[in-house]
Formats: sequence, structure tokens, C-alpha cells
Amino acid sequence: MSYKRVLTIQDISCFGQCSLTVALPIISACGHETVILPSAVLSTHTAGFTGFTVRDLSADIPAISAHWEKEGIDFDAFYTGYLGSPEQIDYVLDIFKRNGRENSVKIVDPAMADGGKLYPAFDENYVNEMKRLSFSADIILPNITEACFLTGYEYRENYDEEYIKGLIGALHENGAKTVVLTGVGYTPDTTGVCVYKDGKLSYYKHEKLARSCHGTGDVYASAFVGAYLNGKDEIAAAKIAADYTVLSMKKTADDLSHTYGVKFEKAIPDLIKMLDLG
Ligand code: PXL
Repeated sequence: MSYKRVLTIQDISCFGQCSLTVALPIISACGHETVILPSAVLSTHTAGFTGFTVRDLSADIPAISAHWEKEGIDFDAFYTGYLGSPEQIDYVLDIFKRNGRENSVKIVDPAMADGGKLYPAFDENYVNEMKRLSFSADIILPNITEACFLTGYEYRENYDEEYIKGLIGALHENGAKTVVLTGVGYTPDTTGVCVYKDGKLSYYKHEKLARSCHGTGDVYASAFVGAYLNGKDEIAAAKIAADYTVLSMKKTADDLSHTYGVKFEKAIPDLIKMLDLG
């Protein structure tokens, strides 16, 4: 079994089952050394809570990176998610250079928007900075809203395959390499994921549950990273991540009070089996 060292950079939402509190356990369960760099600490995530605390950790990042460089600590892969501020994008790009190796894989989830809207903390400046990060990555995992913000492509609630091809084409023209586009559904009770790599587009359709849940993008991206670093190709990793996310949602479905995240922990044994690690 391969054992990779991955650095994931995203916030700690102390409560709310997203970002680092999801990435660390999932990627660790996939058998990798998971190093974390918190971009900010929030009391909760920002969706559905009010009055949350936020501490931006931007100022600490350059010294952490410099210390790692001095110690010769480097990474097989990087995985970034929700970042604390537009200024952090330069720091992250610097970390790719200083703490990476020639062939370190850069995976970026441009976690900034959903349902046609930016998350409350973000503005056009953040979007512009996120474009720089996303188009320098090897693999990006946007949802449709994020892909529209990254490209200026018109956001639509209702779309067809031509629209999605156009959106992926726009990402590619802007410099995206491999794209894993999530939340793509062509019928009311299905959704799926489009993978674009080396000029080829593939689609994995899966069940769409009645209740949509917060935090599934982070669960999906973390499982994708864990599977990909286990040697699964992008399409196989995209399928495993989708199946794991659906299972996590199913394990949450009977608890109507659990609205802020999904019970991804309950499906970890299944993820390990999907990766033939069990
Ligand atoms: O799941 C993405 C995410 C991560 N971190 C914070 C968020 C969100 C989405 O709203 O608010 C702080």
C-alpha cells in the first residue's frame, strides 16, 4: 500500500463537520500521513449559523512554511479548500514552491460558493485570487457555481450536457488541467460527477437524495484525495468519493436535527473497503 504525505490547507470550523475536521480523519483513514495547515479558526462554519467567531491565521503561514523548509519537510501532495482571506493565495502558491517536490500533486477545491452564490465571507477579490490558485493546480474539484465564478460562465439552475461541456471548455481555456466537476445532474432524482482529463470527458451518475446536506463538498474532496493517493485514477477516485458521500448522506438521513453536516464517520469502514484496505 502506498503511504503518501499530504498537506491540506483549509480552515478549522470547530463545530460543523467540514474542512479540516473532515479532511484529517478521512485522508488518514485512507492510509496517508495528513499534515494540516489551518487557514483560520471559526467557532462554526458560516452556513446556517450567525455570530460565529473567526480568527484569520494568515500571519502565521509564512513562518510555518519557512520552518518546514528549514527542517526539510516536504509533501507528495497538496490539497487546499476553504481559505481565510485573498492574501492567503500567495502564501499557498509559495508553499507549493518551497515545500513541494518537482512532482508533488496540487489538488484545489475552490470552496467558495454554492447554489449560484458566494459564501458570505467572499467577494470578487477572493474569486480573482482563487482563479490564480485553481488554474495553477493539477486537479480542481469545483461545483457548478464555483466553475461559473472561475470562468464568468453564466450560472443556470437548469442545464443540459451542452451547457456542462461549455462550462468545462471554459475552465480548460482558462488554464484548468484535470477537472472533477461535482453536482452535475440531468434528471430530477440523479446527480453525478464529470471528469475532464487530457481532452476526454466522462460522467458518473449516482443517486440524488431528497435532502441536501452541508459539508458534502469537503467529504467528497477529501475522499477523492484519499483514493487518488492510493493509486486510483481520477475517474475511479471520483466514483469512490461519490459513493462514499452518498453513503455518508444516507447515514444522516434519519436524523432530521443533523442539518449542519453529514455523519461521514459512520461510512469510513465502507470507504476503507472500497479502497481494498480493509
Ligand atoms: O464546506 C465549506 C466550508 C468550509 N469552511 C467554512 C465554511 C464552508 C461553507 O460554508 O463556511 C468556514
